Amino acid sequence: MADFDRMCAALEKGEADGLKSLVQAALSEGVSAEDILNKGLLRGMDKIGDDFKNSKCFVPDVIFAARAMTSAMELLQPILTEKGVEPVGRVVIGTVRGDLHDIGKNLVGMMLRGGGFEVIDLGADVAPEKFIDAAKKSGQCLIGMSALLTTTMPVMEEVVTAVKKAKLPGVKTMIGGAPVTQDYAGEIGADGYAPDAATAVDLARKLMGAKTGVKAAAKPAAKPAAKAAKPAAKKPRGKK
Ligand code: B12
Repeated sequence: MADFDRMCAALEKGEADGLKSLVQAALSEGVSAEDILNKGLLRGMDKIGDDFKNSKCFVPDVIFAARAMTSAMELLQPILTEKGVEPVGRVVIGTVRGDLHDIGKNLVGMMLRGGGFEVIDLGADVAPEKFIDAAKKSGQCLIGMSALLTTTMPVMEEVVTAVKKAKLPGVKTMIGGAPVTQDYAGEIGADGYAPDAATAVDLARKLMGAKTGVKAAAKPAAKPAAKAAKPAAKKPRGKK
């Protein structure tokens, strides 16, 4: 039986090889990629985030945990991104300037691909003009921005303002990341906010007017889509 507690522990200790073996074993037993992600990996990342906040661990520990998470996600990626029937739209995604956190952004990218979107990933520490250039090249698209630091959230507003100024037809914006909320999206004039990767796919479909009917298997049974529409009374995960 899948041992999610051992996965959490391996992730916290930054044991990439051990974690990969546990994930591989769980997959071989037929445990779903969604359960492994939600009950094992994300729970472990939350724990390391709390420990970091409470000074129970330090930056190197978080780096090792993040590396272990990334290598375990490589095993889940092919399953989570299993293609849907037809491309339903294009998303330009990146973590905003000054911010190097890319695990959540990568997860959103994977899930969008799994939801049938073409994803252009600009990486992390992306300057506003890079988002704009990519959107100009892409034509009708959705710009997805991730920020994990309260200090980098204002860059999202810079991008939203630049998109409006450039009057790019058919280009919309969605934002996310642990400290980001629905209220903040409203405040800066972004077209949408989603609290997690599964909801991001639903939101992207809604914003791009895309047809549903792509493989539902790509979505973990996480938080309900309706959550994205509600103004969030969110206590940001790990926010100081
Ligand atoms: C891993 C990590 C790191 C790693 C990042 C490795 C990597 N490759 O990403 C490293 C060690 C590099 C790091 C560095 C730092 N970190 Co750090 N880090 C974390 C940690 C522990 C986990 C983040 C994570 O990956 N979570 C898991 C993913 C899956 O969750 P997520 O990112 O929230 O993504 C989900 C949703 O938010 C959403 N989402 C995310 N992006 C998007 C985008 C769109 C468009 C949509 C719709 C949805 C969406 O969907 C995702 C999946 O469900 C958090 C604590 C936490 N609990 O968040 C601190 C945290 C974010 N870090 C923090 C800090 C302070 C730092 C440093 C400044 C530390 C330092 N003193 O150097 C540096 C900053 C470096 C920089 N310039 O960016 C603080 C931020 C505090 C604040 N309020 O601003 C946190 C909250 C820790 C804390 N409690 O103090 N960090």
